[in-house]
Amino acid sequence: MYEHVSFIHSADLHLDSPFKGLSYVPEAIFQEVKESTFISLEKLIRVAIDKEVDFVLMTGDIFDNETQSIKSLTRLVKAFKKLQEEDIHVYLSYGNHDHVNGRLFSFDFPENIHVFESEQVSHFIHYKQGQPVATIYGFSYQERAVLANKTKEYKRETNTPFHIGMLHGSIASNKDHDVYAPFQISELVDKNFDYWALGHIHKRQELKEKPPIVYPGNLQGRSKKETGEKGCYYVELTQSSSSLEFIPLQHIRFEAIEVDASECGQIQEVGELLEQVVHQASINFLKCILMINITVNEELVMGEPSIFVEELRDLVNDTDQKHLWAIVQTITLTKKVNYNKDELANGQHFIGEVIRAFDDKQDGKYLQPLHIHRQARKFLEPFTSDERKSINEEAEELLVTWLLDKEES
Ligand SMILES: [Mn+2]
Repeated sequence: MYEHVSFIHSADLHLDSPFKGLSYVPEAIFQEVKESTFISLEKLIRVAIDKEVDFVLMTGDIFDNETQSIKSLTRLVKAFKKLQEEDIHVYLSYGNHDHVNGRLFSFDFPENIHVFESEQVSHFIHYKQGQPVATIYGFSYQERAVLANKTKEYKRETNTPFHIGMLHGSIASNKDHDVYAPFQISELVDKNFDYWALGHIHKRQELKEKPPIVYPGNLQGRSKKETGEKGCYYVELTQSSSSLEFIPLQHIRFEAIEVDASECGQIQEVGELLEQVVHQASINFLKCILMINITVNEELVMGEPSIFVEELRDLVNDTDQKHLWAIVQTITLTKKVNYNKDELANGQHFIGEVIRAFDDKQDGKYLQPLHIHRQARKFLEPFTSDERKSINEEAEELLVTWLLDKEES
């Protein structure tokens, strides 16, 4: 009996995403951005082949749109054929974005691709050299929404060494996304499976270690909300252990950057600083789309800030970029308000009250909730008095600046 299985866990490929909000960028770059979901797919296939995995899981939202562009279908089949040549199988389910009844045409995949067509949970058995090694469970969305809790349909149906559940959905309490196929972590744990390959949430998350319950996130960020590295998991399971390795696959990276330009006395210094920041980003992140927030001294900007930020954006986007590139999508501005703390602290108004309260709390008492927080306390070392002081100062500055700004507007 096989005691070991290895696979790639991916989800939310969103092939052929249109990247609508980016159409203003130079045409050549926009074409590359539009190509990025396909490039990530190619990288995924490369990783599967290089790692010689037993199979690949794709948990829903393979296509960005239920009507599946011909381009995305053609590229996907091409990718699947490469896996077929290496005898790597794929287990695939559809999600809310590519639900089955939205199709405009019918199609078949190569024989190494196993699709969960039904909305009822069913299973496939994966064989390795003729031996059954893993049972893989899953279902596909027939319509855009699956509102039912599907967990009761997952049951161990075979005696294979490994059992893996694929589920495109979200934790019942999740407030940030459409809650489809809601589940509780405890419900998944109770199934006694070896791995839960989730999809739907685009932010990578390991919800549990034993057994692993994992969102790999999407392969390629699609908007400024999806920053950082994006990719898949390479997973190895044995009867007694699991190892997970995140592998970044994004072709283009979205990043949010904070720039402190409060020391700049002249606008051209801000421009220069921004050029440096963007250049550095192109080195750190290679191809990237940036959202930049600049903090400037309030005296620096007199007119309408929107003109100012647009000009800055044009300045950095026009910079000649050879092999590396970084495009700035948005620039926002935070004005640093200068204030005389002592004067304010003596005032009989709310801001004065706030500053006095901060001065009273130099002992860091207000940090107490962090140290008794169930999750945070596992990771936090006690703060030194210097750290407490600087946290205190930063918090005070943030709050007072914000209050002064409100007062003005
Ligand atoms: Mn998705």
